[in-house]
Amino acid sequence: MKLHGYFRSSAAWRVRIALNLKGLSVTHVSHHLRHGGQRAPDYLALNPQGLVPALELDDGSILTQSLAIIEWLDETHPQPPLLPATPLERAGVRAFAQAIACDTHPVQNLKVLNRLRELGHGSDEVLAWAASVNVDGLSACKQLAAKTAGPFCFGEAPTLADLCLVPQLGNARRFKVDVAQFPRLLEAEAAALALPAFRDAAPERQPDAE
Ligand SMILES: N[C@@H](CCC(=O)N[C@@H](CS)C(=O)NCC(=O)O)C(=O)O
Repeated sequence: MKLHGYFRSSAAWRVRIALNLKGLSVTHVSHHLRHGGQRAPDYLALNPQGLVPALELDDGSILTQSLAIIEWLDETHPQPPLLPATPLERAGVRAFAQAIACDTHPVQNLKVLNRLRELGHGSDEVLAWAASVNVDGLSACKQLAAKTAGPFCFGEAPTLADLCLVPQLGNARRFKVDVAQFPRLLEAEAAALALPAFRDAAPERQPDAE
């Protein structure tokens, strides 16, 4: 399989963690987002959204959207499971993941920040926007994770929630958010980073890291 991504992409980072937890190795294909690689015709033919990641399967099928890719990986490679056993627990984990992936990350991604710049907002305003949406999203996640015991977001093993949390905390730090205000989330992050699967997925460990 080929993972189309970029070292700093937090959505690709989620998928890298899932692949590592499942013990799957893939070929990494980097698309330089700041140079517009995601909008190159060859890549748009794979993912018309012009966003990374995309997972190219050996039969040529293309999967897009990090949560859909991770759920496909979980269904096709069930060990270790990334979702809990009961429908109620699964709904809770998916709600946490979607609070990040649907309601936080998309409003602070590169194309939104670039559009704010085009509309005349200065770099301080753009940074303040990105920081504030991270604080809002992570504040909600803090409460969602407080409902269950740790050390991970939802118990004693990592789930889809942790795969979304760790990269989003990375974004929050990049946007200069004081993440000390989220101790429960930092506890989950520390538990995750004790695992090589999470550490090896970090942006600075990727071959295209700058
Ligand atoms: N909902 C998508 C989000 C994908 C996304 O926004 N990817 C970013 C990198 S993290 C991207 O490709 N940005 C390019 C751009 O904004 O032009 C997913 O979860 O896969």
